[in-house]
Amino acid sequence: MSFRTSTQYVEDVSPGSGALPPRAWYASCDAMSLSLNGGWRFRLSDTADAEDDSFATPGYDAGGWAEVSVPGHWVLQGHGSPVYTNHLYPFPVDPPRVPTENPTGDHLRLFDLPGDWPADGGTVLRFDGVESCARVWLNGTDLGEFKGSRLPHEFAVGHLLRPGGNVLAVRVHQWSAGSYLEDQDQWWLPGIFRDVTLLHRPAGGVLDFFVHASYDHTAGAGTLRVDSDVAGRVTVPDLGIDVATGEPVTVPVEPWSAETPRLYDGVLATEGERVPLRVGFRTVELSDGLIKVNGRPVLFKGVNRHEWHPERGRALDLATMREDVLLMKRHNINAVRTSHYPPHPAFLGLCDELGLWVIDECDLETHGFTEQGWRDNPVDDDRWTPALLDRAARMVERDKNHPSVVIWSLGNEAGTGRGLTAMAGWIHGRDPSRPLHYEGDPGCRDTDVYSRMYAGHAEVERIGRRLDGGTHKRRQLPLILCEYGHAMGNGPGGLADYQRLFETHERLQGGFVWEWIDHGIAHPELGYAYGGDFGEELHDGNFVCDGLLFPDRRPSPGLTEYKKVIEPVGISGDGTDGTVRVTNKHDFADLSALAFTWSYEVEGEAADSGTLAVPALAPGASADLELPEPPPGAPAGEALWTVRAVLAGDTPWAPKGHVVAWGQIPAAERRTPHVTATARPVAGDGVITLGPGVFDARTGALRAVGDVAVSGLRLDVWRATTDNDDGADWQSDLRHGPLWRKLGLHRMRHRLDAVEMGEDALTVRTRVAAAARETGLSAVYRWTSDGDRLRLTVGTVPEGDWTVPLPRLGIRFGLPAVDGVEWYGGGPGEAYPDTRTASVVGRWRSTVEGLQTPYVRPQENGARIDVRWAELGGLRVEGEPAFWLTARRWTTEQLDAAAHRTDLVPGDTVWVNLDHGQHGIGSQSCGPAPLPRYHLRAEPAEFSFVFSAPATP
Ligand code: IPT
Repeated sequence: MSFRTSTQYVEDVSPGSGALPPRAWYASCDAMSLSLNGGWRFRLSDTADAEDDSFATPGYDAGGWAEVSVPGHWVLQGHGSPVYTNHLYPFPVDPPRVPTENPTGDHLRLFDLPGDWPADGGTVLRFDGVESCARVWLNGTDLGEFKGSRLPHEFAVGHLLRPGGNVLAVRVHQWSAGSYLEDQDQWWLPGIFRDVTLLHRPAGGVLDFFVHASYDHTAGAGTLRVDSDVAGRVTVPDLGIDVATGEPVTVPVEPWSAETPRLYDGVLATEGERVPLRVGFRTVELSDGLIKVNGRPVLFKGVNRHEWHPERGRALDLATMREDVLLMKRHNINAVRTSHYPPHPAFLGLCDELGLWVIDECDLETHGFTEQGWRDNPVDDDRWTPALLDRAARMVERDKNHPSVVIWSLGNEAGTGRGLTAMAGWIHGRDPSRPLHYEGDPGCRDTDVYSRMYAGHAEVERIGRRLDGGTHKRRQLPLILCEYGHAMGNGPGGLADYQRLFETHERLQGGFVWEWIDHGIAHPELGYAYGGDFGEELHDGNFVCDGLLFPDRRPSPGLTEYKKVIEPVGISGDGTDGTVRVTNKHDFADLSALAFTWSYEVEGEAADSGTLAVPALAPGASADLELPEPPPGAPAGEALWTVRAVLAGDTPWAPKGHVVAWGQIPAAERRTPHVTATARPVAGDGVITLGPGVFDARTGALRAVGDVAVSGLRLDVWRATTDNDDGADWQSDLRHGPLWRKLGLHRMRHRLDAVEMGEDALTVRTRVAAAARETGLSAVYRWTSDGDRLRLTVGTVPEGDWTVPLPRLGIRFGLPAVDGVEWYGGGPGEAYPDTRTASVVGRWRSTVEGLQTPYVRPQENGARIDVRWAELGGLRVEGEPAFWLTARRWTTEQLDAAAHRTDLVPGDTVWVNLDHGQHGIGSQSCGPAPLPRYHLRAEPAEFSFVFSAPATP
């Protein structure tokens, strides 16, 4: 026996051997099952063949082995390390060969059958997910081997089981031919990462079945037909249905939609078994060039979801899956693309129950072949087609009974080829009731929807206007953005502008933000680790942290912004006519589940509040509703109406009162701060005083306002570049971060030109510029005072040939001690020019710590927008105009230099930025730069702040 033969299957293009044909995934009402999750004995080898298979023989002494948890990844349990690459294969590309260094984990589990395990019937051993290739033995008998990491594999084992002392042995190889088909942008994480279960299969039990539950919106009727391999009866008590399998029945029903996820409980009963059914009636069709469900076009407000947990990787428990769905629902998300593989099957059950449209994507990506112009791509090589068809079948058969699954997807970033066409043909034949998606097929030869990723706004608009050309087939199809809004670090920007396009052009059926959660790995020293933190020889850094949730599932500002952008109720008004316009933006539901409240706020404090009667508007309908009279006796000052749509009652995904949508309507304008320049600058011993201001007489630098010491106040144009500023290195487009650094904006020096004491003002003239560059800015600080308050007017004019926008424009200074921060303006979270939709004008309180947004890789963050005034560290600042407020316990330079949150060490000074402008955020870490209207152009500017140091009581 040569060593090659024993491990040949690892590099074989075939999907495997020995497994049962794929079938629907269900839990039986009455058949027993035994979970084999838990502690397993574990031995790691460096190569696929380092150890023989004697460990699979009953009696083998594994006493010296380690233990791992199943489901789990051994590299997250102290054996070896994870590897992150985006699209590069972390091994030589020589399909289907893999390296000799092939971490191989032998897993051993001893188990007894429960005493009441039936003697009759059969038993199936099911693996819900193993990465990337496994060979299985039970009681010494070789059952076979399989690939297809995120797909189920079952083996018939009844004849091998004993009442006690069963030995299940699983050898898992990190690398296999299958790895070539699994080049998704994520950590490479070998292991048995989903459940292992023993399922009793009673004689006469259910095998596979296909629930066809359609809805005829013209008749209000549903038609149910359950095709079953084993004949039996189908009952749905609530609908009075009791029919034979295979027999259609039509009855009046409430349809299923993501907004109204009506499920009917039923039972499929064969002679030997009963299986619960959860039937949702809905019809998905392509008609008039649109994807319609139950006769209506759907607007996808979606997100791409990888499975992720910061400690357990892709081994997700039910509570985490539920948390994902709840968080999505609470943030107005109505759709999920299971990028880039079928999720744990329980996730789809939650989508059925709580209501999400699902694009179920096959476990297929061959992105690394792009490096060789897609030459030798397995999807265009007939030898691989059986593996591709096996993957398609395992997904469709497993998930076909979920009403939430409305679209199948062939996979991601796999180029084009005959294998994909074969998959499409098979899926269309097996399930003509669902459209097919695949982004990599620009001609849409095999697909039923035109899909793009990261297309800029202009292109999306062109497609919406049907001016994009394309093949004849494509011109008949709607567009979805299967990925857009790259949520890496601070951002994504521009979501509201996309949404406006989606809501304007019917051909645009929405999109899926990239992506749901940062794949940061909890790390004792680094907080959260990303690519490169495990010494990988090839890696893609923090490109793996590009989610709307931080790794611990706390929502990032991007998710708050997305929630607001996609809210299903529009609430608007310009304050001129005492009305508010309410628009129902749902596709199916009226507004009867919502209650509306108003509050009248002066300078952010509610003066009065109440409820607003809103008719149960049909989807798409609007109404203009009278607001009450402003409350008599309300204090003077800037006033706003805040109108909210909240849940009228508890729902399965959020309690009564949960805010679904809101709008603010102006009621009375802001009074800008006035300081009459009555005080005179007075020269003293090395200082100049002006009202409460104390300045250095030589440099003109502000030293104090009243009792509050101030340091380093000066013009500031630099921000710690965001991932979106830096852009992705493959992008040829203008990327601002690198251009800024080239211009030296991160190392600007301040030249003092003059300190001028005037009659009623102290004027300091400077020029701000970087070594080696002619570009710079003149900055003139003009200080005046009325005796109590100190006003600074900054005038700045760019000099030289400025061809790039500025990162920021404002002042920064240090304060010795700050605890609380209070402000009136936008909040509660951060906002930037193109991520500001969710900012609520109000009175907010926080701490310096609370102002920081914990991006996994530190970068510019935390700016509060539209701030009229703020109080911190004993200082009060009023802005004219309103400003952006940022405060940190480290400098921008320290923030810029940090690679992980743990690099940020609080200093003694709190650094405050008061900005007149910020550059937009955009999505250029993978997609387009900020739209030109969000650029902070280098141009002359003037802005003022009024400082005072009210004595603390
Ligand atoms: C696109 C991928 O489909 C996705 O998996 C992810 O890598 C994303 O980009 C970026 O985070 S592919 C890209 C080259 C457009």
